[in-house]
Amino acid sequence: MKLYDGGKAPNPRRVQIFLKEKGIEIEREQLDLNAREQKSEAFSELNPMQTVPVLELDDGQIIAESVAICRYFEEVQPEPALMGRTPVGKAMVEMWQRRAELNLMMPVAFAFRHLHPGAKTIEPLQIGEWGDLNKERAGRTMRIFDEKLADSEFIAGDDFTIADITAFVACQFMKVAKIERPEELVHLNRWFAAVSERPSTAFD
Ligand SMILES: N[C@@H](CCC(=O)N[C@@H](CS)C(=O)NCC(=O)O)C(=O)O
Repeated sequence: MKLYDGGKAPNPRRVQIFLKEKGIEIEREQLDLNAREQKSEAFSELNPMQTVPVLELDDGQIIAESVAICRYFEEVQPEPALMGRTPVGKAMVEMWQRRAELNLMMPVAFAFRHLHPGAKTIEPLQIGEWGDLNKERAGRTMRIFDEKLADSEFIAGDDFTIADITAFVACQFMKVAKIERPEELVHLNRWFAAVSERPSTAFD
């Protein structure tokens, strides 16, 4: 089994943290995204979306998409549960994970890709207004998450889950995307500090 990885890039980070929380170690091959290794013919055959992470199973089957890779590991090693335990719990984790991905991580990624000069290699046509709009969207989601975190230790409830991983990676990536985490969002900031202390979230 081999993970095609992408260093500090946000989506590979999600899988890296998930695996560390599970205590799973597997072979990894790092792709240099700035050198556009994800666009190579060989890699495109593995994942036509030309993105990392990608998991290659021992029988040659390929699983792309961070959450699909996490789902695979959750099924083969259920403990510690990172995707919920009960029907309602699983649905809650999925709801918050999707919100974290679609309403925080994606806007942060778009802001980065369309506003940061260093992102020109991966986003040759940068549209500043689209970047600005996505900054605002990320701000709105942070406020919603702050309200949620006023009532629970973690984003989907009392347990640390994949929703925290996605939201944390998105918040961390905001630094690169030059998006502030407002000081007045005390619950979000409390949560961010706590998740930063988890060994799984330290950079390799
Ligand atoms: N939906 C995919 C997104 C993967 C993705 O966008 N990966 C980025 C790194 S964070 C990538 O490979 N970018 C290369 C490119 O855009 O050329 C997932 O969840 O894995």
